[in-house]
Amino acid sequence: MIIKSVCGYCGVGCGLEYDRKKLIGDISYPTNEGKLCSKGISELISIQSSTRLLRPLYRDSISVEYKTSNWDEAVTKIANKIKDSSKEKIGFYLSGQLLTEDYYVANKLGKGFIGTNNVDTNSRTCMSSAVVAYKKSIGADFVPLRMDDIFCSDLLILVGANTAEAHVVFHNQIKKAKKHGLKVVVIDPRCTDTAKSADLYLPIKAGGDIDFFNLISKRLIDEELYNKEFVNKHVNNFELLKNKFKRVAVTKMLKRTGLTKEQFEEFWQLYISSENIISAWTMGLNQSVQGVDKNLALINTHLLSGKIFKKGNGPLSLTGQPNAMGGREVGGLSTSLAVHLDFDAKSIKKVSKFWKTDNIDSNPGLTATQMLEADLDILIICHTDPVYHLPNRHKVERLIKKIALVVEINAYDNSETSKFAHIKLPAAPWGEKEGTQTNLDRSITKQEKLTRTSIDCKADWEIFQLIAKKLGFEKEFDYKHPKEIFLEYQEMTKLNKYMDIHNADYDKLSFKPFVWGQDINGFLTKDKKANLHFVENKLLSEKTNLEYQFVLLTGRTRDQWHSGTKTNLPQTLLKYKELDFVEINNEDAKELGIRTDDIVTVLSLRGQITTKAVVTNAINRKTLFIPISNREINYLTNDLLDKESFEPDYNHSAVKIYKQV
Ligand SMILES: Nc1nc2c(c(=O)[nH]1)N[C@H]1C(S)=C(S)[C@@H](COP(=O)(O)OP(=O)(O)OC[C@H]3O[C@@H](n4cnc5c(=O)[nH]c(N)nc54)[C@H](O)[C@@H]3O)O[C@H]1N2
Ligand SMILES: Nc1nc2c(c(=O)[nH]1)N[C@H]1C(S)=C(S)[C@@H](COP(=O)(O)OP(=O)(O)OC[C@H]3O[C@@H](n4cnc5c(=O)[nH]c(N)nc54)[C@H](O)[C@@H]3O)O[C@H]1N2
Ligand code: SF4
Ligand SMILES: [Mo]
Repeated sequence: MIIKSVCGYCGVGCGLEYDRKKLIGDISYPTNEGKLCSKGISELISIQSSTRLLRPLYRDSISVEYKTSNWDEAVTKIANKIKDSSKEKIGFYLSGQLLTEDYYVANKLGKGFIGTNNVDTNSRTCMSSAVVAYKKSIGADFVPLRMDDIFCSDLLILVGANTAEAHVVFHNQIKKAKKHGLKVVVIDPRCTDTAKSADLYLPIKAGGDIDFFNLISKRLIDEELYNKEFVNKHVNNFELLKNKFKRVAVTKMLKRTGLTKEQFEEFWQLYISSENIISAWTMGLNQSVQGVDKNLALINTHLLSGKIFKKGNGPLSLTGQPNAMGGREVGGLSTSLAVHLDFDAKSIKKVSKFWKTDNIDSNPGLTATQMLEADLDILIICHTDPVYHLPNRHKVERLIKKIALVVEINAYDNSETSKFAHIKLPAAPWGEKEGTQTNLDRSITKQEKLTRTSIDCKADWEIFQLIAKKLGFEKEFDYKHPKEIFLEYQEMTKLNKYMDIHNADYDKLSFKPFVWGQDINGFLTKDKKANLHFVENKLLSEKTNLEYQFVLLTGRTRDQWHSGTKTNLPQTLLKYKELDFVEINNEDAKELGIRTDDIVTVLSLRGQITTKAVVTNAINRKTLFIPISNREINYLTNDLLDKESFEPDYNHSAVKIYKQV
């Protein structure tokens, strides 16, 4: 019998078929038409890894070894600590890789019953800038187009996104659309594999994106090429923006992009001659101290040109994790309550009534990037590895050691956070459980259980339910099956007018995904108009100087998934691409006497990494790139945050590099 399921890695969400022996791509699935990348194909192998966490473990202090515990003992310890702590000292650190049902139960327990809004997710380090910008500009955290819009578009602008490595199967679709006439522009300080297949590559200087998009907006206005009718009818703040742009210094802006006048002109001709335009972005925009502003500068261009809510057009944020979208829909960010409702009195009333609780606090909670600084008593970390992924790791390690009880829920034994936890609970990974996820363009699908659950492992929602029951919430958390949770969640989405998720059919999701929001074709603000925002490049990132002359960029490699607990396995042949290297420009390398394969040290004010040099002309001068498959990456990165999204500035740390002798 063939079981249809979905890949649990990236936001593309490819359909799979499993026939008890092997896993292949689902030819009938619209997103991938049978194609899979190396990660999708290897999902089964990772279940069998010897590095799985298979028993609850406990230790009194992180200076001693873990001892085998059991579920009741471990959960009792957690519940007791929660009871003894004031609610602002309790934190839930979740993940965009959790299933919707897991997210729902954790969010309901934290915000609804324990009464702490300190429930946040690693999506804070990933998507939060896009969330804030969508809300500010179009009125809701809503992606207003789909991936297959590229087949009716003329121009795709990929900015700060390396689809060839990070959204591999979507990249294949882009190549296919190119054969039908789509032109592709890639804007990135590195000439990535994505850039190599583009029609035009613009080697922007790291951090120059606001200037780039402002140059487009200014020209649209100055040359009266903006869509007057659309702007008059559907957009606020046009006059304000126009006046502000009168005073900006164009030459300075262009200089900050690092592009020549000719390069911009070539782009401009392509831009104004294209009827349908999509701008897609990922971490090159989001992970910035001005991540929200970078997003807004991009979205402004679509509002001015009216290229939005029209087939083949729009601002397309490419979500990274498989269910970061589902998490946002449930309410997994500490800055929102549930089902895209915030902490206003009306929303709290609605949600309280739905959950039958009066414990909801009205203040937004701590973000994932704030939790460690908050002197917590207990931190429950699930399906993510903050010690690995948060910036400025030496500081992170110092802070996490101060938390009295660190609980890690993980399916694998070898995370970096594991070194700092007191209790470890074994989760059932992909393939051993079922549940739903929403991919990057609102397609809700279902992961199916393909194999039996390892004896002492539990689905993540079950683990949160055990904690809830131990705290006395038996009645409110009495789910026997993830379907019951999904049905309750669906009912809850009715609290939000524009969410039509209640129309999905759980039992059909794995072979017929449900795309929510398909009837939404206008802005979701109160006055139904979009908002333009004037934003400027304030140069807030860490500055390079005579000693630390290089800007460090960090990012993905094709065959690895973040820290590599699932992909960097001895028994897989996944090491197709190098995992541990630093890219440096030819000229810079020459000046420093560095050659490919030399062992080099990269230092910032915060820490250092020793790795292998790759000398290349595919990276801008005075710019280095280290992939995040190097688990030590965040010893180097700075911990500046965007002031609205609280997302880290991972792509702009000042560093120096020297050759080991
Ligand atoms: N193979 C693989 N795929 C993945 C993941 C993985 O771990 N491995 N992770 C998933 C996740 S969670 C995410 S969030 C996505 C991320 O997907 P991407 O964001 O596409 O991946 P990154 O490698 O982080 O690429 C960001 C790109 O931005 C560029 N960049 C850096 N600074 C700037 C800047 O200032 N301006 C511009 N214009 N560009 C800049 C970098 O050079 C890099 O090429 O990938 C998802 N897919
Ligand atoms: N310097 C730098 N830092 C970054 C980034 C960057 O670009 N540069 N990117 C940021 C971004 S966008 C992201 S999304 C984060 C990603 O950072 P993390 O989320 O920390 O990375 P992962 O390695 O994917 O961690 C997932 C964890 O879940 C565990 N796991 C696997 N399956 C299951 C399961 O079914 N249940 C449970 N409970 N656990 C399971 C895995 O073993 C692993 O430890 O990193 C962020 N940090
Ligand atoms: S592109 Fe993404 S969803 Fe598709 S197989 Fe690869 S990792 Fe899985
Ligand atoms: Mo991410």
